[in-house]
Amino acid sequence: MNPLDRITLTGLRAFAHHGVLEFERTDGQTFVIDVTVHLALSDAAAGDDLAQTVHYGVLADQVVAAVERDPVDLIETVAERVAVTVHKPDAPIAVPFADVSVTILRGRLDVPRAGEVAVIALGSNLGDREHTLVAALEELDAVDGVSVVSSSPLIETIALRPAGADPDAPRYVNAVALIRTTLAPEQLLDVLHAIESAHGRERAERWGDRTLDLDIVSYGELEQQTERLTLPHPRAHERDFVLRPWLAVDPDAALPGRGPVAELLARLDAGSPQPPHPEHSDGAA
Ligand code: A4P
Ligand code: MG
Repeated sequence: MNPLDRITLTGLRAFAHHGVLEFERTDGQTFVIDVTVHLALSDAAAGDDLAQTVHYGVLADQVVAAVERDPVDLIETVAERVAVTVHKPDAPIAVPFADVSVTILRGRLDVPRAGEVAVIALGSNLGDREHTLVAALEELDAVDGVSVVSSSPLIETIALRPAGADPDAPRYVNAVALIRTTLAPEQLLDVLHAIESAHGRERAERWGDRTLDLDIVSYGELEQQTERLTLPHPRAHERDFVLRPWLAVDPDAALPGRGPVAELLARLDAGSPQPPHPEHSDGAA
């Protein structure tokens, strides 16, 4: 199947009572849904046969019905129901915001078994952050030799600068994706840099604001340190905005040389220092 074959419906509107707050449950609010269905369009195009594709009117009705059914606390749960992006433009959040959204890519059936599993961290704190991350995932999936297996919810995080957390800087949206790839690690890094450039990434200052950052958190069990690429990523083990979404997408995740992600995150939450890596000194690269 060509991974680019898809039907996308954007901006479907549903009115529902999802949310953790009392008034969200009683008053309800608007949810905006984007849905992408990956499918083999070539057969339907060749035969001009509606039955071989997905009738998008029917799809739209089903998606809206799924979103409007019994109220739940989290839009993550709603997204799970329909495997789509759900936006909550009127979310009751105290700080100014444009939208909050969550994307769940369902476990896929068409992912090849060949190649290595790699973990990619995505971050953006400039522009249309959610849109950029979702687009980057689609572009990554479209690369020959790369398949996105699953992706975490998008989370909003406070910018970490060299001097520490900076609540005044534009906030990040972060996510983690699991991919399967037949590319070598450096080839994968080149692909990530090309996608970053296509989204207008500029490198001015260290840990400066960026439209898109794509890092390789880990590549199989590989541990290496070259001029261009350190694996696993040398700071992943101390970053909430990497470990939390990674754990959400893979509860059994482990960082090579560091141990289970659940334990690394628990130590971070407790404010305890991470143990040093047994073989190389920390903080390099
Ligand atoms: N490089 C080496 N190892 C890797 C790897 N595993 N994955 C080299 C990706 N790149 C790797 O990265 C600099 C160089 O690192 C690359 O050219 C590559 O050869 P970059 O993407 O050009 O610049 P950067 O991302 O600013 O550098 P750095 O130091 O890797 O930044 P970090 O550690 O990724 O931190 N706050 C929040 N809330 N959320 C964020 O996502 N991200 C950063 C960037 C800072 N603060 C943040 C976030
Ligand atoms: Mg980076």
